[in-house]
Amino acid sequence: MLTAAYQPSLFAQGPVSAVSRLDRLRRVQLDDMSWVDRGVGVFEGSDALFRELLERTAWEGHRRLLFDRWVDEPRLHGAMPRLSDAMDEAVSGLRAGLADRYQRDFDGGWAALYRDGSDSVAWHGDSIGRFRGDAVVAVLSVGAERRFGLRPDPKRSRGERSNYAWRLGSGDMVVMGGACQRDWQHAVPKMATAGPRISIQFRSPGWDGVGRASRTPSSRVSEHSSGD
Ligand SMILES: O=C(O)CCC(=O)C(=O)O
Repeated sequence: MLTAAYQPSLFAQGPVSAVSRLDRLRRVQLDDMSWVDRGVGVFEGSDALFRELLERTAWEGHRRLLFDRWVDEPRLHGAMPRLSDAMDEAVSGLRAGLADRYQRDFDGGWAALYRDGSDSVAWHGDSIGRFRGDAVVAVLSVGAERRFGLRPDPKRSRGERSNYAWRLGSGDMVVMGGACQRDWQHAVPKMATAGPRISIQFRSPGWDGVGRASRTPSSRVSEHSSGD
């Protein structure tokens, strides 16, 4: 299934006991309504997480209707699988850390596998935040380095704004918030060569006014099928 060997980065190598370092996130204010918190090495133990996810996830391909024909999405998806006890604890710790930091609940997480450089995801905003200005989507990258692009949504032009292109290495994280899913788009572009990479996405709908974000049982399904 994988056409390029994954070389674990020196930075990401380490004990199987994993820990998250959300204190490494730094905010980039995209405009007055949207922001991204970006961090290098936020999940220590990312090589072990990559290996476990690769082996244990029930990877499946999705098809999308593009204009008038069905096309295979160039990546695979899966719900977060049961991991080893230590890794499950670390991932739960990461989710709890996100909940604490952003004062909202996050879903159980979804994984996407980019098998090589020809796998990608096109410019899109996640459907969870398409009609509201307060969704938070956290993306943890494990495995090979890939580029992660951000640009203002061309359909919602609000004056002069910049494009961004960041390299996400193993253990790096971006957290998109505010109106990022509504007013901005993100993408993982194709590359001439790249090793396999998995992104784990934790999504939170917006504020429900009660004290935590509301949990919508259908958000996983609708988000996943139309998120890109
Ligand atoms: O893999 C990534 O870094 C981004 C994933 C994403 O944008 C999505 O699945 O909606």
